[in-house]
Amino acid sequence: MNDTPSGERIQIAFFGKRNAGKSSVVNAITGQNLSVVSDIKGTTTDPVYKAMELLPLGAVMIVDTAGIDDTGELGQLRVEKSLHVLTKTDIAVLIIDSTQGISAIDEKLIAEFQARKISYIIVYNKSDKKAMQVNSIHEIAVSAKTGENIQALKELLAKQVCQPVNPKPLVADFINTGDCVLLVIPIDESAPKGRLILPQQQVIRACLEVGAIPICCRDTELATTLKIISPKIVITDSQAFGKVSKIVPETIYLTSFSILFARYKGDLELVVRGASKLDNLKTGDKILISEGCTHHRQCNDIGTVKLPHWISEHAKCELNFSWTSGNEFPKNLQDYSLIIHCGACMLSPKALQFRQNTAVAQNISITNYGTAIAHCHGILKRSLEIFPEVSALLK
Ligand SMILES: Nc1nc2c(ncn2[C@@H]2O[C@H](COP(=O)(O)OP(=O)(O)O)[C@@H](O)[C@H]2O)c(=O)[nH]1
Ligand code: SF4
Ligand SMILES: [Mg+2]
Repeated sequence: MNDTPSGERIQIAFFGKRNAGKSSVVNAITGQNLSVVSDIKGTTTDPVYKAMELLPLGAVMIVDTAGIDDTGELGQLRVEKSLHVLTKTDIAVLIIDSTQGISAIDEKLIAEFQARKISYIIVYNKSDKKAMQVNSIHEIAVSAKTGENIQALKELLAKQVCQPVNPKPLVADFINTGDCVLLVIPIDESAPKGRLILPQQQVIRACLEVGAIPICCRDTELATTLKIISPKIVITDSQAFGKVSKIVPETIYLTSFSILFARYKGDLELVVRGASKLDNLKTGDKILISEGCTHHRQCNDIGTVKLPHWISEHAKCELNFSWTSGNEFPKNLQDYSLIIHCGACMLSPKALQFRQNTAVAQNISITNYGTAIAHCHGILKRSLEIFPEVSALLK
């Protein structure tokens, strides 16, 4: 975890027809043979991701996709996966084979970029074979083969303007310079060896950024710590919330890392409203538990064991759970009574918001791990005190 988290990176995705040279251009830009290049159409199947620095833009994630003109059943699936990348793309690059020129399929993609308000550039590749006249500052002719204009393309990319990856503050709107913030971080067998987890690191960093004073302790030392200092707010790991809420006096604000991230990345009100669905579940209802990554860096058995257990106890009935992880998220959510998403620490706000919007569009309740856990344990209201407009929803 020495790197900028993937969820904080600007996503630059490369699209275009098969054999236009997407993978070759991506490799030329990253300086690595990251994607397989071949003249066999359809070589790149699943999107390929590569984190890099592109100054002055900063930390970016380069995404190479499969051709958008693929055919057949499998090809169609690849096209869908490529188009799905659009839901989290900040800057799009359309690669065109200069010897073939721009096609109807390329124009459709451009219309899609425009409809989604994604800034984009058009790259005419294979300039060694045919030199193209470019007409706007959003176009460039390059050759992945000879390296011509690859540096200029990097510079052009770095100049693109896009929405900030995270438009919302994590803590800056309620924590001020000089405020003391106490972070409760249990160090048990589920904590990773030798480091803190991403949300904890990010909250500490965000506190430091505003000049606040973050202090950390384990749940076991919380009572002792509160004898020494008097923080403005205590931020705890969700799983220790019950225990922590008994120790922290009512005069001190208390919330969890999950609540802060639910607000930072997505729609806190939406997930708080979604949690009330937990009170209206009946036997046989289908619940989708969706995780944003496949390696479960910090989620261990929360999604697979603990959450289903807590929810079943809360709902007092037999429920039907299913799971998705990583990039997969069902298009059709109609069968589900409730979606419970993970904290999405590895996802960008754009990616999480796409999932939340998908649920909203289909009128399906959606909540998240931290909010659902707090609700099942009867402590949601307290954890929202710091955000009165959201806690008002619970009255
Ligand atoms: N002459 C020439 N060939 C290229 C260039 N870029 C890619 N190619 C070739 O075009 C074919 C398809 O390239 P690839 O990067 O796999 O295309 P993709 O399907 O869009 O990812 C390969 O045979 C590449 O060697 C270029 O700038 N000039
Ligand atoms: S499952 Fe979700 S919250 Fe857990 S590590 Fe992955 S992205 Fe983060
Ligand atoms: Mg390719």
